Amino acid sequence: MNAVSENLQSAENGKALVLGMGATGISIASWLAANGRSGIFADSRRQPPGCAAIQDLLPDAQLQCGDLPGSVPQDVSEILISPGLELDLPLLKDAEARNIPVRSDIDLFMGVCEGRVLGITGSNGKSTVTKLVEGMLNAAGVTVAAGANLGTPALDLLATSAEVFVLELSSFQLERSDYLQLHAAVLLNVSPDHLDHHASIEDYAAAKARIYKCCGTAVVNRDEPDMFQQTEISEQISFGLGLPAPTDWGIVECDDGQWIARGNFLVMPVAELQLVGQHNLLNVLAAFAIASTLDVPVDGLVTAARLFTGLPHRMQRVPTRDGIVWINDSKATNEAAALASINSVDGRLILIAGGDAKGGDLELLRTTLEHRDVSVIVLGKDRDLFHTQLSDVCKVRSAESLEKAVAMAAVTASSSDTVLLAPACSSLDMFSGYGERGERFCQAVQSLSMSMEDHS
Ligand code: UMA
Ligand code: ADP
Repeated sequence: MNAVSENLQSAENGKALVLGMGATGISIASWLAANGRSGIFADSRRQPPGCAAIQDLLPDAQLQCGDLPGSVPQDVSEILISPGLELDLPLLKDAEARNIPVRSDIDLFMGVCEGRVLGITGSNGKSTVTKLVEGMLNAAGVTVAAGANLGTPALDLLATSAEVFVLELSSFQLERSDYLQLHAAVLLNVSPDHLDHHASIEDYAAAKARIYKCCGTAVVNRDEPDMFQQTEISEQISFGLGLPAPTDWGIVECDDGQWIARGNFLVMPVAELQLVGQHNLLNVLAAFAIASTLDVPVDGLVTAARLFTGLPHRMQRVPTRDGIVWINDSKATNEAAALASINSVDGRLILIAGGDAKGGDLELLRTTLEHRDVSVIVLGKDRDLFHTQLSDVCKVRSAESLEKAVAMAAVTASSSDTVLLAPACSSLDMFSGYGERGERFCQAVQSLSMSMEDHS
């Protein structure tokens, strides 16, 4: 039993009320079943995705779909909550008033995990860094499992016999986690996102900074100086694009080009990376910095960095023979992410954007596009916001569907122009997720390009 589990055990005698019947809810059901417990499951959605799976795992469980209880049922001793549920639910107020603990799946994970855990958060770059760190540690001979916000719920990772767990943690997970115990943690960057959930950017940043609450080494981004103030952990290493101090990570200019370096030790040439863009260089530096806290041979880390081509739907070139550079960056689900990809692309740009801006104001997009040769095609719920913000700095047109946006872009683009899908918005108003949006974009580009070849 670890120190965290002693704290967590106190409420295990009564029933658990589990909020949310998605992937997290299913993982909690499986964990309860493995511990010989059952619970009450509730979800405000009429048909939550995990209903059948939870019933299979816990035939005795009581399931309530379509609304959440207004107060905590009498026999409940703890609430186990999925990420992203509204903060001001009456049920949660009742729990607070009655001193009933509210825990995340990450807390439960921490209570039983025996391995070392690395935590990764930030507004953008989390998944890229998490997968890269997983690859680096694998290549360095460490048994590793990666998950949480990345996709596989943290509790499900315990089925592996990993020595090291790499958790991608969202602000939704961090705001609910009180028992983090991380070997090392990194907050990559903070820019506005999820402002339809967090009351303010300050609250959002504070949720992110919780990652440093209990960690052995705080890995900090020295190019975002505010982040230095977000941790009081004395053991710190930093990463950034400038020259590094002795134990920090950064970039050194040499006669043969830029090198990734730790202090004055040259680690690898930047030119050997396959990832593109300054933002990805920062991601690689962050990955080196956090992976190196485990004292593993640097050769393995370098091999993985060299081989890593990035994740689907992040700055992926769609192969065509029309001379136009088509790029799928569907995962640019907020303004800062879209800016990073726009800034990675030179020359004339046709930007396909739009969806649900999640309360963002697109002010920075406006100031960036003002200085570019760009035409914007927008779709989705918040397309009027794009028109309002951008119409006087560039040409903005609406499209009814992604396929129509691609067709409009093909007519507008000349050879060697770039058409970039970087929506600056989440996709859920029109698609099942950023994955479907990205796939639909690639399909539309390829079928258009094939039909143009047929006609030529
Ligand atoms: N919801 C309700 N009522 C409920 C339960 C959920 O309205 O009773 C809504 C809430 O807005 C909630 C959302 O549905 O945030 C998703 O809940 P869910 O239970 O379906 O979620 P899970 O399937 O458990 O997925 C969650 C993460 N989702 C969110 O945080 C929204 C997944 O991250 C994560 O991979 C998974 O746990 C395993 O850890 C996804 C995500 O979009 C990828 N994350 C956001 C992001 O990356 O920006 C934070
Ligand atoms: P997350 O998991 O935080 O959403 P991803 O690694 O999936 O991050 O990248 C999502 C998008 O964010 C990318 O498609 C890219 O547009 C942008 N991005 C990635 N890394 C960074 C970074 N370090 N800074 C700013 N934007 C980034």
